[in-house]
Amino acid sequence: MTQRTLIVGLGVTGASCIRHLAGRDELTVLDTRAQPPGLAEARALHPGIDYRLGVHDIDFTPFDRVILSPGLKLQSPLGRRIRASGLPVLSDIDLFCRAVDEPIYAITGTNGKSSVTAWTGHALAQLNHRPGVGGNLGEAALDIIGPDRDCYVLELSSFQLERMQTYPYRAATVLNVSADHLDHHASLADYAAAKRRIYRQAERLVVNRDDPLSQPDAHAPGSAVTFGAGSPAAGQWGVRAFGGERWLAKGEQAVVETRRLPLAGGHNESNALAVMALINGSENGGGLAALGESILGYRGLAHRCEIVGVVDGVTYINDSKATNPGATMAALSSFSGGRGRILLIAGGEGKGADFAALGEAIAARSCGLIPIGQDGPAIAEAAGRRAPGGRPRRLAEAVRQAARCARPGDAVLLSPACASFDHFRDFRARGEAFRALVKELGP
Ligand code: UMA
Ligand code: ADP
Repeated sequence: MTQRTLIVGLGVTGASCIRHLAGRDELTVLDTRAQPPGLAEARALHPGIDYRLGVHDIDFTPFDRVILSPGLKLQSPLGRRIRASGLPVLSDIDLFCRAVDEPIYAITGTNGKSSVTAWTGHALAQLNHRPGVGGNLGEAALDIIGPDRDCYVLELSSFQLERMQTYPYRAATVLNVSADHLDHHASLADYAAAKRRIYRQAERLVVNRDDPLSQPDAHAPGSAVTFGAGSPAAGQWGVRAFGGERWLAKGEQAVVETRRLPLAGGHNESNALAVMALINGSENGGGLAALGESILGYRGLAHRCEIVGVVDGVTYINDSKATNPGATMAALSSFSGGRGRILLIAGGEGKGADFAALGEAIAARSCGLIPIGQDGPAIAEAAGRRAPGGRPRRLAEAVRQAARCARPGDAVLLSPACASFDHFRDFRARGEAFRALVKELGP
C-alpha cells in the first residue's frame, strides 16, 4: 500500500529521501526555510511533490509517517509538534537499513568518526571488499546504496541516532564521548545516551574500554570486544611492547608496529585499533596479518591534523575539524614533545563548551596561544592568559601573528576547539582559508 510520507528538511538528507522514496510513497516535503538548499533540484526532478516551505507547523493527520532530517532539533517547536503528532518518526538511516541486506559497520563518537569511517572503508577495500562509505561524513547514506557494494560503513551523528528506530549492524562503535553539541542536547548524559543507542541491536560491540561514557548498557545483546591504549587481555585490542617496539596487538598477537602507522598521535593509534576491531572476522582470508597491512595505506582526511606547509622551518598544521576541546587536546598531545614550541590558534563558536580542561592542557604545555573569533577569549582565560579585548580577532591576523612569533622548529597549529560559524561557512572553509594564508607566507 502506498504510504503517505512527510519528509521534514530539504538539505542533503531530505533530498536523498526524496530520491529514494519518489515513485513509491506519496510525498510531502516540509522545511522551515523558504529556500532550502535542495529545492531547485527537487522541484526540477519531482514537480509532483507537495512542498511546504517557510512553515513551522502543518496538519499532520493526512500522513502515515515522518522522516526527520538530523539538523532539525527534536526540542524545536516543530520537533515537539512532530513528536506529539503520534506518527512514527524515522531517520534516513532507518530507510537505509530497511533497503540493504549487506553487513553494515556503524561508527559514532565525539571525535574521530569521519577518520575511522574513511579508514574502515579503506581497509575493507584493501581486503577485497566493495564497501559503500557515507552517512554524516558527507554523502547521505541512501545515496551510497549500489548493486556492486558488498558491505557499508556509516558514520552516524548523535542527531541521527537519537531519532532512529532500528540498529541492525554487523559491528558498531562509540569511539569516545566528551562534551560537544551541548547547545542541542539537554546534558552530556543525554548526548552520551544518544550515542550509545548505536549498540542496541549490533552483533558486535566495539567498546573503548578507557572511556566511561562510551560503555554499552548492560542489556545490549551483542558480543563485546574492547580497544584501548594499554596492554590488551586475551581477544581484546590494545598496545603492547614486543622486542622493544610498540605494536598494536590483539591479545598476545602483534599486529602492526605503531611506527608504521600512516597518521601520528595517540588518538590515531586508538582509531587504528577501532578500525581493526570493527573489521576483524571479515578479512576474506589472510587473518590478522592481512588486517594489519590493510590499514597502512590510508592517508587521512583533509582538515584533521593535516600538515599544510613548512615555511622558514615552521610547520603549519590544519586541524580545522577540531570543533570541540577533546579534539584540540588530542592534537596538542600528538604534536607535543617535538624540538620546538606549539603556537595554538583556537577559538570560534564554542557551542556552550567548558574550556577548563583544554585551558589546563595549554597551560601544562606552556604552548603559545593566539585566540580567534567569538570564544577565543574564553579559551585564553581558561588557560590563565590575558584575554584580548575589542573585536574578535580574525584568522588572517592570527596566522600573521603566529608567523612573526614562531622560530624554526616550532609548529603553528590551527585546532580551534570551536565551530567555525562565527566567521566561516563551515570547518572546510576555515581550513581552506588557513591553507591559503600559509601559502601567502612563502614558498
Ligand atoms: N534546518 C532548518 N529547517 C528545516 C530543516 C533543517 O532550518 O526544516 C536547518 C538545520 O537546523 C540545520 C541545517 O538546516 O542547521 C541543515 O540541516 P539538515 O538536516 O537539512 O542537514 P543535511 O543537509 O541533511 O546534512 C545532514 C548532516 N547535518 C547535520 O546533521 C546538521 C550532515 O552532517 C550530513 O553530512 C548529511 O546530513 C548527510 O548525512 C554535517 C554536520 O555538521 C557534516 N553534522 C554534525 C557534526 O558532524 O557535528 C552532526
Ligand atoms: P568527527 O567526524 O567525529 O568530527 P574527525 O575524524 O573528522 O571526527 O576528526 C575531528 C577532530 O578530532 C580532528 O581534529 C581530529 O584530529 C580529532 N580526532 C580524530 N580522532 C580522534 C580521537 N580518537 N580522539 C580525539 N580526537 C580525535
